[in-house]
Amino acid sequence: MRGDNDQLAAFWMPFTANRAYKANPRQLVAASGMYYRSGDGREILDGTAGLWCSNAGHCRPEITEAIAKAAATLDFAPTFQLGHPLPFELAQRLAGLMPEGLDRIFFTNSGSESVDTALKIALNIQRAKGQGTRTRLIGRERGYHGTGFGGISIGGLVNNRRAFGGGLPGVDHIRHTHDIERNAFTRGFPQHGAELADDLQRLVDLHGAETIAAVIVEPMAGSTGVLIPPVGYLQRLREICDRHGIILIFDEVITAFGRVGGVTASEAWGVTPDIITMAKGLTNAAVPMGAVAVKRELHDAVIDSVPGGIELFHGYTYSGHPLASAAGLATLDLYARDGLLDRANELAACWEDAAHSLKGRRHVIDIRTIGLVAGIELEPRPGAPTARAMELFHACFDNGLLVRATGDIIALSPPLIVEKAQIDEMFGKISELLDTID
Ligand code: PXG
Ligand code: PLP
Repeated sequence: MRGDNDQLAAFWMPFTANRAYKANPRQLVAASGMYYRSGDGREILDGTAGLWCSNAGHCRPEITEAIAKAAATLDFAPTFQLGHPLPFELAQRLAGLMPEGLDRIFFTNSGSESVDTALKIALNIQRAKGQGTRTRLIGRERGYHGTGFGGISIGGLVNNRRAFGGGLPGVDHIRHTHDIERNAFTRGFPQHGAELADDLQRLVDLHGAETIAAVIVEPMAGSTGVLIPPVGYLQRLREICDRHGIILIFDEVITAFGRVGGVTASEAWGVTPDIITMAKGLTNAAVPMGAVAVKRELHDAVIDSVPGGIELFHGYTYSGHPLASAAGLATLDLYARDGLLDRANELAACWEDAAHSLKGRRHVIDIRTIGLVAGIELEPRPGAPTARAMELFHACFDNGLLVRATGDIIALSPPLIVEKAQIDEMFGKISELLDTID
């Protein structure tokens, strides 16, 4: 046989220590509601909604049936120069859920593609408005915006950047907002750090506003360890963007669809960007899909700048794929029917209390919570940073709980259907297992 492979060798796993995993594989083979089933037949309580994405819980029949029906009716149809009904319907529905004014929707297949799309749309908007000198893109330290070349260029994680060359030209970064010294053990928005938004003004002064197209931030940085924006920070970024004609992009790949209450963090926290990127919860992750919502007048500027023919030279074979669109419609129905987008607000107090009950436990140097998200930061083991969180992640899995480890931080973000007893179980288990980690 060609390729001398054992069973696990061929799949080059993403963001994984492949050798370590393949020496000790932990597999998931089925899922339902709040639980995964492991390869060795155990129930695993899902503390992370998969990868922050299965917000309505797993294998919901309403969604799987919609996908099956779509697959049997129209497996694929192009959306280049042709169309089919489902993405139009989904776009209209999504437009009605976005903050006022952001009612033009572009479909992608992932968060990374949504980010690339948003950056390209921002450049195209500036050009269409006669602002073609605005080509710089600004990101933030510790930002995660996926793994396309656009996303890693404006992203702020050295490991995701260092092996991949120079990235997009003309990119710069504002400082991150993480500050345990001033903000440790915060419930909700940290008090200190709104002034860090002025770092954008510093870059305006350095580069000239007329060179800057857009700034992109996660309203709450999820992947890099649950970094919650300080009180007033996002408002201040909005003001600086308005003052200088800079397009503000919120990357809501994690925060959209109920994670912090409401449809988006923009809505929940009262700051409206010009562009929102989404993915993950849009289809409950049952079929890959992302989307970009754009302010109507900015969309119109691009459309109207072209006398005829194609306006935006961008798109994916699978933009608005029938299965994904069907999954999206069924997911939005389910969120509405079961009031899932309100769950983070309903459970916030219970969630916060349970998470902060870990204060004072071994290794724990910070706990931060907002909506249905918690970050538990551990003191790095001397000489072996990140080892503690990784060991805790494995211990949790082996004891029936899925958490995320990122650096020395444990992140929790359960499906929005989580019950109070399951919340207590999650933090109770973590508390016990902290004792088993050196
Ligand atoms: N933007 C943000 C804010 C994200 O969180 C992406 C873009 C990229 O999405 P795709 O679909 O291309 O992966 C993300 C993805 C984690 C984790 O463990 C987080 C993400 C992905 C995988 C793991 O925190 N976020
Ligand atoms: N590479 C080649 C050779 C292609 O023909 C295409 C699409 O037609 C792509 C990449 C892009 O694929 P997608 O549209 O799925 O992103």
